[in-house]
Amino acid sequence: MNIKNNLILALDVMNESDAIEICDSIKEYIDTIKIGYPLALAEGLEIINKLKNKFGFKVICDFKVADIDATNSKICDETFKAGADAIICHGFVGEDSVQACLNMANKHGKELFLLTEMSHPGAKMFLQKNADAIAQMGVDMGITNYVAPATRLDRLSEIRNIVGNESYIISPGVGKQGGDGKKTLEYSNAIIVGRSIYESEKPKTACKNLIESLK
Ligand code: O7M
Repeated sequence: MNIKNNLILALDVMNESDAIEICDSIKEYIDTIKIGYPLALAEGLEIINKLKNKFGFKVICDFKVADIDATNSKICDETFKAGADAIICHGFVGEDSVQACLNMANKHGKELFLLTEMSHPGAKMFLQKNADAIAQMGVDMGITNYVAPATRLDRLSEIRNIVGNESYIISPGVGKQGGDGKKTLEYSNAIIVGRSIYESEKPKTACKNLIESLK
């Protein structure tokens, strides 16, 4: 995936008008947005095509798909039918569940991102212990897109080692969660940033300054 300025906006606002206002202000700097449960549950999946059509964005749907294979297939199918360019799935559910997502992404000619280790403190409790194995599973399955944390550069670096330089890693946790954008991009291909942009008084300036800080 080719992502402008290596910056993805996590658009976790709670209604369409806020979403449009933010997108309008940052569209000069950003061409890829991540829509997760907050906005999709508030506005329905139609919000995907509304924002794609209005702004020409690529949309990554962050539904952290984590069910049995049959259900994962249905979730991915509906999400791609609604216009998503990519979907994010969890890896801890195991190969069959992830394979179902990969099959559906391939069927639609779209992309799958595999979430390895999460960025928040709680990820240390259970997920971190298995994150390397999740990443290795992804490699063995031929997956080339990953999500790994900006908040723990040692872990991000290890996951980069496992998935290799040809893989594409996107990383949340810059800004509000304490991660540093420039350092993250030493290992990662793009950063995912939400609140530091959409909660800012001036999202456009926040974006501009953030991009400047990545150089
Ligand atoms: O910049 P923030 O902290 O406001 O937003 C970060 C976004 O990334 C937000 O949408 C989170 O749900 C998401 N995220 C994480 O913060 N940590 C993770 O480990 C994984 C994700 C994510 O995008 O999952 C795919």
